[in-house]
Order: sequence, then C-alpha cells, then structure tokens
Amino acid sequence: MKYLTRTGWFVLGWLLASTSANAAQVITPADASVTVNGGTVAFTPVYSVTSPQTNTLTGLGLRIHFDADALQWQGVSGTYAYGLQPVGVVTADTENFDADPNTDSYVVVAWVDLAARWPGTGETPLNLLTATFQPKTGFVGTTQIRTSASATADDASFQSTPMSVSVVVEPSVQVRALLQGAFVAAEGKMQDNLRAGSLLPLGQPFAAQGYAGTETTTTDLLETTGNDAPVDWILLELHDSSKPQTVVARKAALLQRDGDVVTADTGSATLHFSGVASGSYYLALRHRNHLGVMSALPLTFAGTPLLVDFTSASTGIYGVPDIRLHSGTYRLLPSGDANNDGKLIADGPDTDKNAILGSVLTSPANTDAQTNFQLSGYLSTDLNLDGKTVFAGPNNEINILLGNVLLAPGNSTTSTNYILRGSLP
Ligand SMILES: [Ca+2]
Ligand SMILES: [Ca+2]
Ligand SMILES: [Ca+2]
Ligand SMILES: [Ca+2]
Repeated sequence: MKYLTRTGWFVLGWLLASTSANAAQVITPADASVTVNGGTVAFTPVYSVTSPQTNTLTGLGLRIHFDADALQWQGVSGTYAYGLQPVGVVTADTENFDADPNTDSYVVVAWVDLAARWPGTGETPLNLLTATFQPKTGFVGTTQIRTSASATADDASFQSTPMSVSVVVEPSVQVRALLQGAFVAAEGKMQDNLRAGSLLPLGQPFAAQGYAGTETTTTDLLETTGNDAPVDWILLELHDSSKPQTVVARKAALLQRDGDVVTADTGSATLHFSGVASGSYYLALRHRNHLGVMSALPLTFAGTPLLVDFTSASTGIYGVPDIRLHSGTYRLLPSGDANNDGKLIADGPDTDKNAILGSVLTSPANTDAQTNFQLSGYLSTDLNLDGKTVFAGPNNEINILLGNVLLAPGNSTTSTNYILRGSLP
C-alpha cells in the first residue's frame, strides 16, 4: 500500500473518520458482462450517489479487484481528473476486501477533495475511468471484475455491481480446396479467369445460399496474379459436433489458384470465426456451383490454426462414398450445381441442365435465342468458371455436369438420371 502519498493517506483517513450524511456511493459497470475473443477487456466503473444525493462529497477510494490468473492489469485511461490521486499498483488482495476469494489482486484509484465538491454538481452518472486488462495466455472461461471502497466520503456507504468477463478463444483454421471447374491438371492449380475478367464481385456472393455476411475484398487483392490469385469466393461453415445439420458459424473467404483459402479483406491464410468459442466442430466448405464438402468427423479448433486440406485424399469427407474427383493425388470438389440446390441433376425434374439452358436462352443479350450463345458474367451456370455460360458448343458446361453424374462413385448403372449430392448433412 505504498501507492498513496503521505498527504493522500492523511486525507483518506480523514474521509473515513468524518461523519455527516448517509448517502450510498454506487459503482455500476458500464457493461454488466462482456465476451472477449482474443482482445483486451475494458472495465468502466460508473459512479452515482443515492439519496440523499449529493455531488459535493469529499471523494472516493476505489479498489478494482480481479483474478490475476485470468487477467493481466494493463492500466487506466480516461480517468476523471478532479481530485485524482496517484493511481496505485497491483496489490495482493490478502484481506479479500471484496468478499470474493477468486479476485486475488486489486488496484486502488482514489479521488480526494477537502473542499467537499466532488465530483461536482451535475457530474453523475460519471465514468470514473476505463481499466484495461489482457486475458492471460491459456485462460478460457468466466471471471469477475469487482470494486470495493478503500475509503468513502463522509461515512457514506458503498454499493457495487461486478462485471462478468467471458474469455473465449476464436476457432481458427487454415483450409485448402480445389474446384474441378477451374482446375488445370497439368499445373495442379486452378485458373483465375473470373478474376482476370474483372468478374469477381467485391462482396461475398452467397445470398442465394441464405448467407447475409458482410465480407468484402479489395481491388488490391483482386489484382493479385500468380499462385495466390483469387479464383472465386467460397463459404466456410462450422457445424455443431453433436448435431451436424446445425450451422454454428459461417464465413465467406477467397480461394487462391494454389488452393489456399484466405480472408477476403487481408488475404491471410489463417481464418477466425468470431463470436464462437473454440471447441469441436465439423468444418464444411461450400461454393456457388460446386458440391460442398464437410469433414468426416468433428475437429478440434482453438487459437492455433488447424489445417484442413480438402485437396488431400487423407482428409476424410462426411458421408459415403467420397464425392471428390481424383486428379493424380489431388481431390477436387465436383462442379455442376448450376441451380444451387446441393445436387447435380442432369435428367429429370429440377435439372441443372435446364438451369444452364434457361440462363442462356432468356438472356436479353441472346436476341435470337440461340442455344450456342456464349453468355458472359459471374453466373452459377458457368460451371468451369471461365466467365461464360455455354450450353452447346466447345467448352460447354453440360459435359462437366453429365460427366460428373455418369461417373459418380455411387452411379453403378451409369444412369443419366442419377442424383449426386454434396457431402453435407
Ligand atoms: Ca478478493
Ligand atoms: Ca497460396
Ligand atoms: Ca443442382
Ligand atoms: Ca463456362
């Protein structure tokens, strides 16, 4: 307790000894509870006084209590200046002033005004300060930040409410995948025709899949060429480990030519799911017109990114049989889902074939309604991701769809009306 000057101690002793009113000095946290995902914790005690209210008191000595196993004291900012004494240092709460054995440390901040004008008429409710804490490495869970009074004004009582702090660790992941439509076997990489043709949108394109995220990319990232050039957007999902149909979190990202999935805003290969606790989840990956895949089993995600490589045969896929296509040692997501229903259908009702034909025939640019018209644009009917939807003629989409249906591992009779489903629950 060497934080106060000799004068400060004298004054605080005087505060304690003096008696006149019976107001209660009240501390309420600006936020009753906070959840932090890797950032710092901000604690703002708000000061008020109960009846007989007076904003002309002699001050307050405030201890801020915390658990040093959970939180590291960083300091204070925005401290109310009038009457402020030197801020204390972290002190062991051996006397347990806040009656909570879990808070093993405290720091005192005191305001003293011998003229009894503190904090001043009209000042309450008053944000006294903001104390900042860093969650300790390895701490995950809930902890409390409390306050107690080292001195109150004029025999006033003291009331306080704690702040509850939940520290979670964001699940982080690195993902790799290859899309059949863009894959160039001779290179072992995907082509980036959509990017090169300035067709990739700046905002995530998964509204048709019911995703309303706000991810956007930058013109700088879209100008990247070479192995890290963006091929297209993909959508990542975490699914509940015990209810695999339940989506817990989604994130749109960019897929590079070499198969790396990167954040849309910065191009980082480590992706975080914010607002979700670390733990066990299935990881799924979706695309606009390629069948989605999900990990065979729940995986454990924490602060250190886990690599999930869907291009590798050794990465197990949800469901049987494995729907991925083989190209040498690579595994590719099958293209063909032109109508975004999670199925490849070439013959029968709701066919992807008709979606492609309809897209071509109904385009206003196709004035003569020619079936071999080449429709430019960022469209889910463009199964090979070359920027054009082609129904008939060279490089048409139909051959991709038909090939995937006929050669599907479960299509033992090589039927055109076989339905190939994504590896999602
Ligand atoms: Ca304590
Ligand atoms: Ca890369
Ligand atoms: Ca479909
Ligand atoms: Ca195409």
